[in-house]
Amino acid sequence: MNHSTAKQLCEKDGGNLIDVSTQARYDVALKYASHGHLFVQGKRLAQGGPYFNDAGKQLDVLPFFNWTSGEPSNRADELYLRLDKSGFADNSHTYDSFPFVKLDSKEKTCTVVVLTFM
Ligand SMILES: [Ca+2]
Repeated sequence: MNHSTAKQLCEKDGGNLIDVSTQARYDVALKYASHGHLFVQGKRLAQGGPYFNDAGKQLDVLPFFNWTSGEPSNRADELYLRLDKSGFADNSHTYDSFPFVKLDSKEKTCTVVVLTFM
């Protein structure tokens, strides 16, 4: 399971990966990220470029946005956003098996999907 597959799984169920473009949603996501890495909405189109959520809002300019130590590493394949307990990280598409938070289509129900390494 990678970032794209996690996103598709959420959408198949009529929801979305958690969107961290508001302080309130960021706080929810951070609660779960405190246990490790978390897939969140966020993709960049090119190496080292800005990150956007699914609605096209730029994420890395938000007042609460902070990179975790050593990030972004800006490798060519790190086009996806990940939230760790100490901040965001750019992440490879193929880096897999992180948990994610799925919000239903009305963004009222929050489901944490925890994946295990196989
Ligand atoms: Ca990185």
